[in-house]
Amino acid sequence: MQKPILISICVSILLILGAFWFSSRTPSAYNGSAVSIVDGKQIIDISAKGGYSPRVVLARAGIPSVLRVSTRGTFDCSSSLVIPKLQYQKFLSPTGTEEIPISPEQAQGTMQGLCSMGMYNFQIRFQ
Ligand SMILES: [Cu+2]
Repeated sequence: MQKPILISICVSILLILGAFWFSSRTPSAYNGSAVSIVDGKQIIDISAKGGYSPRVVLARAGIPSVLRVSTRGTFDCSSSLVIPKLQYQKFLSPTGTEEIPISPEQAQGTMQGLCSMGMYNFQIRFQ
């Protein structure tokens, strides 16, 4: 076999193994500290870097809320945030905090956030 072919096979195997390793890491789910209520307003904190954390957030339904997504040196696609239920789509800056208002009417059921490729996701379960 020719050398360039061997190298490209090695690289692709490494990429596949890397992808498996990334997806098998157990992300922190059900993080209670992600939700706080300040002056009757619910604040939901999600951090975006190599995916979203926590992956599942339990929040209170039907109260005015703010989804606060923070990035910190986030150069992967989790900075490209999509929240279908809110018809929200934005490229977040690599480092910063984005505040996304959620009305009491929107704070119902399960809200999903995704990276634009659909590779990473998180869920807010309003209950
Ligand atoms: Cu992605």
